[in-house]
Amino acid sequence: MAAAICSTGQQCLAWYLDCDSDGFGANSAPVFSCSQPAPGTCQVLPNGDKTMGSYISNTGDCCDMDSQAFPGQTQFFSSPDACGSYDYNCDNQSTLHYPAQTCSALTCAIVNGACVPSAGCAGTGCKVQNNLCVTSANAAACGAPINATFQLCAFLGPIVCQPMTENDTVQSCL
Ligand SMILES: [Ca+2]
Repeated sequence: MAAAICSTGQQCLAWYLDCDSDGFGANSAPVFSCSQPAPGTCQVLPNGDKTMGSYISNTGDCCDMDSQAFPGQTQFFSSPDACGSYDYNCDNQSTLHYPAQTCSALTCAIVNGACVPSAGCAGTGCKVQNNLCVTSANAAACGAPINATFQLCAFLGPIVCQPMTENDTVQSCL
């Protein structure tokens, strides 16, 4: 689209349609105008009704039909976005929540009456989270069933605190 003619001293700006109202406009087809244009058409429904979106100066949305997909998203998802992608944070890649990693064995100790991780869970990408050590053995594809094994510290009987394992069922991505 050709740039609009603005009066002297006014700056022509690029405006991007934000159809999912997540504060990030679609990357393509900016409208050039000196001031914010009126809302634009996002979709024409079979009955002729239209869904509208605001023109904003912010861009970078890789899926402007899904408000959960935007630059900076930090949540992982186990099903694809409305565009069929798992790239929810718009960095052009699908990052696995549970990569293929093996972490060192967790050791546990009783601290203030709780059975908690005391050492171990070391290795690239390994982390203790809510008393769990992520130790995914197999890197499953986004949304695929997964046999991610977590090590956690738990009581086995009243005084025996030891590492145990727990599984997650679906790979999630971002
Ligand atoms: Ca991504």
